[in-house]
Amino acid sequence: MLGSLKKYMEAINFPSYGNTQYRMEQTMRWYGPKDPVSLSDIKQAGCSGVVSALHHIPNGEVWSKEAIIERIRLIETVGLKWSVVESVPVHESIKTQSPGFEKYIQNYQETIKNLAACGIKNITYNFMPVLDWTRTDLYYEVADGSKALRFEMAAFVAFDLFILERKDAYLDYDAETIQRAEARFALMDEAEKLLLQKNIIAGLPGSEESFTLQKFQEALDAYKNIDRNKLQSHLIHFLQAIIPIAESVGVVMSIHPDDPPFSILGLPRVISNANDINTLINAVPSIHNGLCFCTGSFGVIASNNLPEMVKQFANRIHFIHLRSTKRNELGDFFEDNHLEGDVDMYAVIKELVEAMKARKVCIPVRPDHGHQMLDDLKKHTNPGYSAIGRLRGLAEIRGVELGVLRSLK
Ligand code: DNO
Repeated sequence: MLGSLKKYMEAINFPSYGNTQYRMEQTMRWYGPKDPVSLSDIKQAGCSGVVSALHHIPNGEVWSKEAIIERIRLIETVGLKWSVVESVPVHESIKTQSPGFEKYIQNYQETIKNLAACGIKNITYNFMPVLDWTRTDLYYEVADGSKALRFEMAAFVAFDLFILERKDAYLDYDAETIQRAEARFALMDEAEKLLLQKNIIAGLPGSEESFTLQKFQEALDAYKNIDRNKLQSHLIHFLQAIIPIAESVGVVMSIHPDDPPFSILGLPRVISNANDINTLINAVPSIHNGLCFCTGSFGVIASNNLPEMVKQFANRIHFIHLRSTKRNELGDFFEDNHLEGDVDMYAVIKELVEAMKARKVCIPVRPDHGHQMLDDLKKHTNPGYSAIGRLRGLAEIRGVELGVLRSLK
């Protein structure tokens, strides 16, 4: 890895100084051949690696070596590397432990072994019930005219109460929140209601499932008897089954935090703060049981001290997502520019630089999302994953890292 990083740095003409060999490995997510952003776009953005997954393989099936090799070939043809798998999805029946779930765990183990046999040794996953990430608005216009992803609490609660009409949903909200949702819903026309429903349940890019309203309710029903403790114990069971396999083939596994990091639709959450991470580490201490440090997800909770969390979990961060959210007191947040919003990006990157230096590793990073901006406003893009917005994010992050490294000299 160091050899190729050195070559990459020489190729893009980075001056070689001090401890720069341990810098973040710059990557972008690539959804595969149908992604409107091409591999050569990613290369031109200055990345050396790609984050990808075999989205065409149904959730729960084994990824064959042939399919993995095909993806590696595509990526390597342009001189990039498949740095991280994001994600190998965890089948819903593993999360609910419904009959037959052991078979899905075996399949997951097989996929880990197949990836390792093909040289891919960094895997991310999440353990969010039903939905992967959730937003209400995919084209929220910010002050400069670019478009961002947003979670608006009143709209989300309106969906829950008046579109989904989830049984007993009223019990989950206080009177003020319900009033705001009513007022918000009263202002929505049919098109807006449909769009809101689609944004929440029809799947964001990279999401693992996509539903009709009825199927969605059925998926929620599967969690009727699963509270936070139970979901946590299912996650631990899963980790106990897969981490020894990962360890034996040299794979590091990284859990992605809950996004948003609070309960939605009555579903439990298990990975939203430092305590949650500690619970997993105590249950399965192997360093292969790692973390995808997503500043955008953890950053939504004001009490999460992100630089402290990097310091605390420095030795098991195997993958980094950098983005910044801006929250308000109503529970809304939107995705701000990478160096703005609530995340102290400088402090986070400084801790990451320290961690990489201490561990003598280069941790893969990707600019997590970006605004739809400039020419991309005229194009069809995957929400959050347009080229120019991510290029801006990556360029800013890269600059901060370089500044931190120079200052440490
Ligand atoms: C969204 C992503 C998530 C993430 C998964 C990881 O942009 O950060 O979809 O990939 O939760 O399993």
